[in-house]
Amino acid sequence: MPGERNDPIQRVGDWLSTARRVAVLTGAGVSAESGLPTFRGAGSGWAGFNDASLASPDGFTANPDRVWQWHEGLRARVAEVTPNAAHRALAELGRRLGARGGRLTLITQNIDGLHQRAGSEGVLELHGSLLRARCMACRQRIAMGIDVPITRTAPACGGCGQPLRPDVVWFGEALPAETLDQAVESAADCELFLSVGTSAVVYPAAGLIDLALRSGARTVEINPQPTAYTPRLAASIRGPAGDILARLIEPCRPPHPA
Ligand code: BV8
Ligand code: ZN
Repeated sequence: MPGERNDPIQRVGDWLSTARRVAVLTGAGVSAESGLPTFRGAGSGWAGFNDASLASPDGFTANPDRVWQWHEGLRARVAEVTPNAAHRALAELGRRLGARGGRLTLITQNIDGLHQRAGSEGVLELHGSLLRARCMACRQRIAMGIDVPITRTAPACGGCGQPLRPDVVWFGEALPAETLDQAVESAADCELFLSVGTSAVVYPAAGLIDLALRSGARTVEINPQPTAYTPRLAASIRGPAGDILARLIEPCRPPHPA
């Protein structure tokens, strides 16, 4: 495009400094710099999450304590880490967009709650959260924040006595309908869509990238590796999310008070 700068970081930074409706989809790569493993590719380490006996309703019904303990092990790891520069940059971007009458919709596949701990608000958790538990019988939910001690047995529901399960979405389970609807609406309506730290292979989350493309949004990915979407994007920035996002939001920095 005439007048657009060649360097992708400068180009996307320019787009970010003028956009009003921005949607961001994050994946495990955004939490990698906090020390949490990703699911696939280099550094992956969520061994077992693919194991249906550990991450499925049937697996939970057959052995609730075993499934509960595996997820409590993940929650214990989350409690030991802190948000990184990527989480902080996205929280800051939300504040700056809001300050100029714009809106950031932050959509995450992550279940670690690190976006919220960095200060992001209204985070759409497509795959639920390790920091909540819910009852499959009566749908009651309880908080399981990082301050809640790790337990070895699935706690009983206060409403009906059934064992509570982690409030995460396992493969083959529907995503939370209202959360997904809000994510779809923002992907369809945004001017700029950033896909950050995701291999974009899990659906329907990855389908949001298709939706943004079809809706005419400038669609960008930030990832040290290419993905299946790379050839279709307006920009694909190779690098770690923490460094790249901090540089991207620079042009959005509010003017220094006179
Ligand atoms: C559903 C919670 C229907 C669990 C997770 C065939 C084709 C297409 C789809 C399907 C299919 N067969 C089945 C399906 C559907 C299935 C699916 O998509 N399967 C895929 C794998 C083929 N999807 C589902 O089952 C979903 N449900 O479809 O339900 C339905 C409808 C109505 C009624 C009933 C049913 C449910 C999907 C949710 C599954 N849950 N996790 C738990 O943890 O216990 S998925 C898991 O993958 C995590 O949530 C994770 O977030 C998600 C996506 O992974 P990523 O976040 O992208 O992580 P990954 O490791 O893959 O990539 C990390 C990236 O970061 C890499 O690219 C790396 O290069 C990059 N990176 C590394 N370091 C950095 C970095 N980037 C930036 N900076 C860095 N420093
Ligand atoms: Zn119950």
